[in-house]
Amino acid sequence: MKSTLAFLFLLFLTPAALHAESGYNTWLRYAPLDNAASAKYREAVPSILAVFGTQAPVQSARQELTDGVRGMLGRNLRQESRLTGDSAIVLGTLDDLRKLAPQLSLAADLVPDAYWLKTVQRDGGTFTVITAQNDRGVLYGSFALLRKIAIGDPIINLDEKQTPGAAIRWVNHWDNIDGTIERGYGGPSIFWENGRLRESLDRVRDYGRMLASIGINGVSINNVNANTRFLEPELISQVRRVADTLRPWGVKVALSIDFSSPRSLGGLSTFDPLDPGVVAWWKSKVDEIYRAVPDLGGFVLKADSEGRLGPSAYKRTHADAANVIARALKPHGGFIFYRGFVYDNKMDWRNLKNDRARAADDNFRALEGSFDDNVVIQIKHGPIDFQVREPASPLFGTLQKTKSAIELQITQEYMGQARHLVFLVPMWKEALDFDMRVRDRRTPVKSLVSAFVGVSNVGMSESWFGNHMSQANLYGFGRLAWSPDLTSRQIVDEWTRLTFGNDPAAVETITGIQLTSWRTYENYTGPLGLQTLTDIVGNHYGVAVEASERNGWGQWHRADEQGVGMNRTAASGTGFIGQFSPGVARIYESLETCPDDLLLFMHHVPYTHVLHSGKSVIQHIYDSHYEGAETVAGYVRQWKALRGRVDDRRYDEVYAQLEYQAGQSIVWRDAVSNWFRQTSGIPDAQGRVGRHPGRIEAEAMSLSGYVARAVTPWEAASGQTAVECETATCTATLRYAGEPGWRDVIVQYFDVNNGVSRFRLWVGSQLMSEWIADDRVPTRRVDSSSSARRVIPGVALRPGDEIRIEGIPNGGETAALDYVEIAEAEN
Ligand code: GCW
Repeated sequence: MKSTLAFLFLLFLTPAALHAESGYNTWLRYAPLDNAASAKYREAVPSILAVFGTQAPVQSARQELTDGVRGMLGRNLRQESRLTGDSAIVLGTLDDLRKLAPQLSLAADLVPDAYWLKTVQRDGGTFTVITAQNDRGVLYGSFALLRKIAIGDPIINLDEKQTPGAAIRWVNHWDNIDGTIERGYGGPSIFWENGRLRESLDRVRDYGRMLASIGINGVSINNVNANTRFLEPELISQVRRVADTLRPWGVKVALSIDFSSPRSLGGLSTFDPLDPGVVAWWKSKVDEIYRAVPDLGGFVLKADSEGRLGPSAYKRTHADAANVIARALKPHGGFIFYRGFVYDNKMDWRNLKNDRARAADDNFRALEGSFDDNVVIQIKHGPIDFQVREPASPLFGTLQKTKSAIELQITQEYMGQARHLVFLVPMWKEALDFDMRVRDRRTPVKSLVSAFVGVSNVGMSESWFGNHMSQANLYGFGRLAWSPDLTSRQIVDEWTRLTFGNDPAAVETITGIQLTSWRTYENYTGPLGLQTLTDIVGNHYGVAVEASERNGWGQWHRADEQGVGMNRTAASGTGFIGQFSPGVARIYESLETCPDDLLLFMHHVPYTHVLHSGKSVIQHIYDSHYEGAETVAGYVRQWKALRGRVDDRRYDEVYAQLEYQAGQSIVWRDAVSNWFRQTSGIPDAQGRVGRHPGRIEAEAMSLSGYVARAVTPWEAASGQTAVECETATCTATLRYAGEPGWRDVIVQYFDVNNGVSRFRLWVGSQLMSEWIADDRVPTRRVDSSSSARRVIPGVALRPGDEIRIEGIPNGGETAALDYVEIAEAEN
């Protein structure tokens, strides 16, 4: 008995971080603090929580503080609705506190949502006041106080006013009514299922809490490729349930709409925005929605883009389209977010003057000043489409009289789809801090936008994103929208402490990996402004260097035998650079001053062109790919050192994810390097490209049942070829010819999503490893997206050993193999 108690006691003392965690609680875990920290805060946190006001967000704040203090400090706050003279945490809007707790003499000038944390000493009591101009701000202040406790910031003698960087801080969801999510990587929709709202909205409630904790005050809940059904009465009543669920968290609901609705849903013969019947239809539809959801945030509209209908059908302008809806929303205080993502996806690629990057500015420049004041032009941060590196969109600088929002993509569409760890805040900061030089004065993008919108796409997966580390992107988006001046390091440091605890080694490693991850991903995907060299006409995931060429989508990089890059100069190219103010255009226009990172976005140059770094373009392409893959291998090693410092479950899951990424980074490295090596004809000065000591191509092994097949695109497989099993069981065998010693045996195989093949690896008669290919990668094809890696560490090999892989296909999957690599054992 005694020993059981001692054991339980020990268990209780173990830092919470070591218990298995699913990731569901994200940065809101309120895990017990270690002894030193909790002693400090137990002293500073009074025993009373005095709450003034019954508004739902204030009540959410009360509950949050109660839960947070209980979780982190093991103390149950006493709840009061008045001041007793004893020290207390005091919660309420400024108006309520002035009326109901006048003895605190609070006075401040606060904008909506801003909060004030203020320590007041009165009559021997210490009052930690959390107040704001509105109830939502009180909630934000409460989260801020809890955050301070969790990360070890002082909470005594507070006098901190925090004002949001923009009044509108929204996320957009690309969720479809059937429960799928366009570009969602964290499972099905938390909102929709089989054509209607989910029965249980528990997740939605918990999501509202997450959003509130980072200051997000609006969410659009359906895909911008909008289904008109969302404006039907039946759906409107479901939207009302979502709004009721999110309201206590101060989060407004918004809807994406289809511009042709007056015709497709309303039965009118037209959706011409200037037609009086259409004007009346929008007005009455909007009135109907606001009767159900009086605080609806408004609408998001994707028109005349990627096949969506828009005002061009009637030769009307985007302003005509936006304003007709804006006027219907105006009496209700709603906004229309009109997307600037308008371009022609059937452009003639042969015309060297055509340029998708120009589209946003070309479409909206002439309309500057003709939008109503509740229209916000929602502009993707770069001129193309969330690529790994783009300049800031020139449209931010063009629109002065029109409100604009910056659209950032939290979901990692072109950024590894939550299978690769990529922390996006450093990239977003480059866009936000970019100086547009409007009227030749310092004008960072963040000073030009009045709203922040993040494409969020969390789903039903336990960790919301399908990857623990990707949570940092939503966290970072919210924190940046609130305080665009925070540094990436500050943001990721906060996030790491909240999510994984304050262990210094864990904090250092995780922040280090996160902060370098964008550059790393860029290095092994598309450096120098090439954009993500992925399959742009398919899943946007694996590598396919030429996928962006010779089609109308306009993501061209124009690599050929002589050179690479898009000539976007004003002098001889597409003129895109001329859309920037002269101060910016001058920098990009000249090869002398154009930064290396964007060189190939702005210029077409020969492969031998020498960068500012002193390297040639081609050598940089090779080097960065090798460096990128090396860095990911390093992440795996660094992560291994955290065993025991991070709870086992998340440790294992992140480890598996990084291992996978390490394998994929090699697939990318080899594919891009080989493609450029073949196209340019210029060898790698370091002799690595095309030379893989220890690699044995599957097609060169002795095959039984396996058949060699060419892979498309050719760079997606080592040696351009894979072997596929066309009978019930196949084998591929090789004889080890190297030195005796400990080796890691790496099997590169293909794991498509329509079958679960089995593999076994034997050395002689000894079964060394057995695995199944059951991943759900976004492809049924044997290509770079399905390329996967099995590492069998620490195998004692002798010359002459026979290594045999047995593959058993299943469903549409052919147990395909790419190569085996035998390397010095790493451990
Ligand atoms: O990035 C592209 C995506 C589309 C998306 C579109 C958009 C919702 O590939 O899936 O459609 O952008 O932003 O509208």
